[in-house]
This record gives sequence, C-alpha cells and structure tokens, in this order.
Amino acid sequence: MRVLVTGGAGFIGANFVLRTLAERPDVDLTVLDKFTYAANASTLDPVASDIRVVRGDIADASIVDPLVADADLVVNFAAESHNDRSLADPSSFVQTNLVGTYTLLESVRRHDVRLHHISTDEVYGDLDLDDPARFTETTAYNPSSPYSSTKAGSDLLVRAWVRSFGVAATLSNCSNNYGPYQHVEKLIPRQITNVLSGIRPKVYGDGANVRDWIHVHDHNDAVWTVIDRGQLGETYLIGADGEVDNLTVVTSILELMGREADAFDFVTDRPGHDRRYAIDATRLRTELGWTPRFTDFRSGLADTIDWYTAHRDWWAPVKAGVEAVYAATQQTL
Ligand code: NAD
Ligand code: TDX
Repeated sequence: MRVLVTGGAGFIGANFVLRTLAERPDVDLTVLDKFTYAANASTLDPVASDIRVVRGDIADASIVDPLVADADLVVNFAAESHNDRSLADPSSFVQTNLVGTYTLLESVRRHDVRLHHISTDEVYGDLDLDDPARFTETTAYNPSSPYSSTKAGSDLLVRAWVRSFGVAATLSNCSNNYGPYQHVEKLIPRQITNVLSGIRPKVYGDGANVRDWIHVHDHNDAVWTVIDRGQLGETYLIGADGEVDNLTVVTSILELMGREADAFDFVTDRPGHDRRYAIDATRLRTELGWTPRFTDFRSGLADTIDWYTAHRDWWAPVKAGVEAVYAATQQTL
C-alpha cells in the first residue's frame, strides 16, 4: 500500500511514520511536509532511507497532485496545531487547515484516492467541569478558537466532499496527545523541558481546566484501525478515558522529576480557554474493536520525562525561542 502522510515531520505524523515502518512492512511511505517551525527534520533522519520525504505545502496543488496520483491512501496530519499561536495570528491556520484541506480534497477527488482526515475533539467546544456529558460523534460542532474553528471547517469540507462528490474519506477526532517528539510549546513537553532548563512550570489561569490525555501510540493505532476497518464517510472519536486537570499534570511532572509539587507559577489565562474536553470512544471500541494500551497516565508521563531528558539535542535548539514568545504575552499572577 502506498501511503502519503501529510504533516509527517510533526509530532503525531512522525510517530505514525516510525510506528508504521516498524509494524507494517507492506506499507510504502511518502511524507509531504512544509517543515514549518513545528516540524523537526531530525525526527525522520534515522529512517530517511526507508521513506520518501517531500518538502511542500498541502495548499499547493502543483505539489499535492502528483503525490496523490501516486498514492493508494492519504493520511492528513498536516495542520497548524497550536491554540496560543492561532490567537496571536490566525492567518496560517486559515490557509493550511482550510485551504490546505480543500486542496487535498480536490486532489483525492480527481484521482479517486482514499483519504483519512485527522482532527481534534476541540471542534466540539468545551464542557463544564461538573457536566457528566462527554463528546460523541453526534455532538454539535461549537469551536472556540481560530485553531479549533479552522479544524472544524476542515472536517465540514471533508464531509461535504464525501456527500457531494462521493470522495472516499474517513475522519477521526482525537483528544490531547502526549509522548515523544511533541513540540516544546505544548503543555507537557513545555513543563518537562522547563524543569530540565531550570525554569518554573507555568499554569494558565486557575489550572482547573481538564484535558482527556491519550498516548500518541494509542492515537496512531486507532488511526490504523479506522483506516483498516472504518466505514467510508464516517467519523470516529478517539480517546482513552484520560481526563486529568492541568494542575495535576504539572504537579505530577514536578513530583516525578524530584521537585516540590508547588514549584510552579500561575500565569495569565489563555483568552477563551476551553474548560474541559472529554471523549466517549464507545463507537470505536464496539464497532471497530479498538482498545488503548498505554492507559496508565503517570507511567506514560514518567516515560515521556525520560525521553525528553535523554533527547536534549532534539528540543534544546528551539527552547529559548519558545519561552521568549511566551514571556512577551504571559505575566506571572
Ligand atoms: P504539529 O504541529 O506537531 O505538526 C504539524 C505538522 O504539519 C508539522 O510537521 C508542520 O510542518 C506540518 N505542516 C503545517 N502546515 C503545513 C502545510 N501547509 N503543508 C504541509 N505541512 C504542513 O501537530 P500535531 O500535534 O502532530 O498534530 C497533527 C494533527 O493532529 C493535526 O491535524 C492536529 O489538528 C491533530 N490533532 C492533534 C492533537 C494533539 O494533541 N496534538 C490532538 C488531536 C488532533
Ligand atoms: O504552558 C502552558 N500552561 C498551561 O496551563 C501551556 C502551553 C498550556 N497550558 C494549558 C492550556 C490547556 O488547558 O494546558 C492545556 C493544554 O494546552 P496545549 O498543550 O496548548 O493543548 P490544547 O490547547 O489543549 O490543544 C492540544 O490538544 C488538542 C493540541 O495542541 C491541539 O492540536 C489538539 O487539537
């Protein structure tokens, strides 16, 4: 099977590439990535001779079209992915998440190639902390940020291309991922690398916000499950019952790294900050038989701490720049 992986040099896409190479020798992989600030070329270096890597934009039809024509399947991980950046400058989010997805859709339509579109639970907006509800495939879209609204728009484009043009596509919406190779701008790697750099972790607002954490390997196993067994035209939610509030995440990191649990700062809250996400993955579990394997969050966190401790070369070159951007916009409370 020839698979085109867009965004394959980013966090989840690169993990997808590495695991697929290890577990599916029948798959021939091409990565299309723009290599934005979010990509790290060194992640794919060890497998450079096993895959084809193309540097290019998913919104550029002249690059996308021949690659799609050559593929049996496109898995679209490419996106601008960080909420804080989308608040500072939404333009690249509109361009990549909307125009880029549109460009891919027109190409898979032209060449009759299967697409799997990767999306997020943030398209559903947020839940109150005490709400017993969780998101399901029928929850109404209600995104809050420029990031999540452009992801919601990209999902709606995929659904419309399925219905209007018969494009062979599936969608998955996953909760917050963690694990190796995640950019240090995101909560968990930011705080681990803060501690490793002698900087106090930073918690937005009151820290009571809840995210539904899933290990990136479980996400990617679920993506393959949907590709293998999902029904065309359908959406599957991916989550592993991992709700944890941000204060618990940060204090756990501090404890696991041998620091005092209160050695962090509260900083200015994110504007429009979603309170809680929670996924009900019953459909994926019952219809497609998927089960997550990395469900002990504290031990997954300990492994992730070990990974960032052992891979300082991977993240150190960008750490100071990320912290400088945050320092310009966030005050300690
Ligand atoms: P990331 O920011 O780490 O990686 C994104 C990759 O896409 C980068 O390699 C970047 O260079 C590439 N890219 C950006 N714009 C591009 C363009 N125009 N053309 C080609 N490549 C481009 O993101 P991630 O965390 O790996 O997320 C991957 C996907 O999963 C995204 O669609 C995101 O919305 C979705 N998702 C992420 C999470 C999460 O917790 N990180 C959860 C659910 C869904
Ligand atoms: O320094 C921080 N301190 C803090 O308290 C950072 C970077 C974040 N936070 C909070 C904000 C969120 O409540 O932690 C939570 C997680 O923040 P992010 O890592 O920025 O993730 P989030 O905004 O939840 O979005 C992530 O999950 C869904 C990904 O970035 C998205 O791409 C994905 O769709």
